[in-house]
Formats: sequence, C-alpha cells, structure tokens
Amino acid sequence: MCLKLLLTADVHLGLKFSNYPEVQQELSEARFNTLKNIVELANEQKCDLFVVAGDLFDHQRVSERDIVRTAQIINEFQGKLAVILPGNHDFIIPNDSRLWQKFKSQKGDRVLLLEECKVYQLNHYDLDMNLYSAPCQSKHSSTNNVGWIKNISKESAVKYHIGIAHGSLQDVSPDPDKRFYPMTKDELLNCGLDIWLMGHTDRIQYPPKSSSFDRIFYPGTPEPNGFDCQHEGKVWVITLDEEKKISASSVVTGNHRFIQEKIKLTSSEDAQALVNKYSPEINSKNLLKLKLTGRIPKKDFSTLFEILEGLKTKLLYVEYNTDELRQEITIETINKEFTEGSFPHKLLYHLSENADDYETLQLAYNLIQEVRK
Ligand SMILES: [Mn+2]
Repeated sequence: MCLKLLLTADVHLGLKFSNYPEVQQELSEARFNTLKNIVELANEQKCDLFVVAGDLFDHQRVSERDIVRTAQIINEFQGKLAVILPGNHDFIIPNDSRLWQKFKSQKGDRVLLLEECKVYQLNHYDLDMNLYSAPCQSKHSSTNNVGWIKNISKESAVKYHIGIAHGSLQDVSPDPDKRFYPMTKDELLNCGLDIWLMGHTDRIQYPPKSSSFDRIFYPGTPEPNGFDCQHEGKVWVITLDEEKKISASSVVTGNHRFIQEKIKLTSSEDAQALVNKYSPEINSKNLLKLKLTGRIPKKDFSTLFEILEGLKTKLLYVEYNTDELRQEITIETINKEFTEGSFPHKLLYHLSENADDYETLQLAYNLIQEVRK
C-alpha cells in the first residue's frame, strides 16, 4: 500500500480585504472557490488523505454561514480521511472554541479535527499510519508544540509516521521575534517521522524544488491573499510509496495574482512599453501595484496617465504611485519657462548641454523653482 495525500494550509477563509473595497467581495469568495477546487483536485488525483495544516480560517469570529460552507466543501472529499489542524489564526482552546464547535457539528464522518497534541491512530479509517499532531492554542507562542514527539516510541506495527504542525521554520519563514511557534529543521528531522506536513508560511512554497530527500513540506497559500504574496497559489500532492520514498508535485491552484513592481521610466517610449509589459497579465483576475520612478518629458505625462487608467479597466485592480516620477527638463522646457538671456536660462541651457550630468541640471532647476516661489 502506498499513501497519497494533498497538503494545503493558510487558506484564511473569512479574510475581508477591507483595503480593496471595490473588489473585496470577489477576493473573499475566491478563497471558498479555491478550497472547493482543491477538494475536487484531491478527488481527481484519488488522494487517500486531505490535509489542512492550519489556518483554514483567518480568525476566530468567522460567521456561522462561512463555517457551515467550509464544512460542506470539505465533506465532499471522497478519499479515506480529511484532517484539519488548528493553526495560529484559527487556534483551538479545547471545549471553548465557538469556531471549532460549530465546525465539528457540521463536519462529515470522514473529517477529523486534530484538537490535541497527541498521536492519532488512523487504522480505523483504513489508513496504515499514525499522525503526530501539533495544533496551536493561541495566536502567538515563543515555543513550539513538537517537543513531545521525539521521545515517543514509533510503533513498528504501523507503516507511516507523519507529523503535522503549524508555525515558522528557521531560515524559511520570516519570524524575527520568534512569536509563531518557531521550529528548526533539525528539531523536526530528529523526531524520527517519515514526513512533516506544515503550515504557516503562506507567501512561499517549501521546498522551492522538491527532491526525494525532502521531509518537510509547506504548501504556501492556495489562493494569494495580498501584494506580499507573489506566487500563484499552490498545494502539494505527495505520494509515499511502499518503501516510504516521497515524491511531491506542486500544483497551481490560485485564481487571482497580486503583481507588485517598481519601474524606472527614462523616456516616453518606456511609458508606452508598460502596455506591452502588462499585456500578458491582462486578466480580470489580476491585481497590479506599480511604483514609477525616473523621468519623462512633461508632454508625456498625460499619455502615461491614459495608459495607467486604461490598465484599470482591464485588470481587476490597479494601484499606481508616481510620487517619485519626475518631469524631464528639456531645451523646450527651459525656453518655455525662462526668458532667453536671463541668468536661469543661461545656466540651465549650459547644464543641459552636458547630457551625462542630468542630476546637476535637475538640482539647479529645482533650486531656481524654489527661489521663484
Ligand atoms: Mn499561521
């Protein structure tokens, strides 16, 4: 018997996207659709196990309606078992968690909530495996929940020994203040398990390229949730064969993409080139945040704004910042703004003849503008 599973985490259902009022409804809904697609993917792939390694929900106060919807979606999994681990956003206080009580009342017979730090024996579900579970009990913790696993005996009668935890991994997930159940690779690998199914780092998938030596897997969020998430939204589909050899494939599952860029413009052609640059991204599901720097002639500003406003109609959301974009000072500018023969005109004209020293020209122009005020 081999074991096939789908690993997801950090779905963050219930995120409201209040910074994007025009599109918040669409972005919130997308997360439910993506969960549905992932369950379908697991069914198509004939996975035995469907795993959510924490932060299925974004917060404790998710509405009843959304909890019910979530349970209904997961109940559609047709494999042997779906396991759900509470993460640091959707942490669990046993017997005192409105969120998880409600979820439990709605979940199907082959959905298991991993409420405790303990070994879950899954032979009852026709799975030859033990699951070593490390759920979160609060939003923050400076210590992790995997310490107990190392010294526990790994029953040899059971084939697969699988760890599931939520929190940061040293050198992989940013956690400078060590507030998110910090773990190290050595600590996990020394537990004597066949594989670790992890959640928490939504912005990246880990390992970046999997090899047969990898034992620790973070899926990343399946649906991008902001401009700090630059990947497409992914899950892992993982097989452990008879000899416990692991093969993992990364599957893209996201619908929306958040694209963030800083672009330096040096001519009016660069402004035109923006259209070509973003035409592959022209998609009503994509969001773009653009910071423009550099300089272009004054006459090209209106074209640039037309282009940027045009992008707004083609992508789901476009935000641009031109605070650091300057107007290029040309001979025409100098002739137009200063009387020929005057000191400023002479000075700027002279400086403009040296194309290599644009900064001095810009500085002189700014100073003269200041004095004129
Ligand atoms: Mn988390």
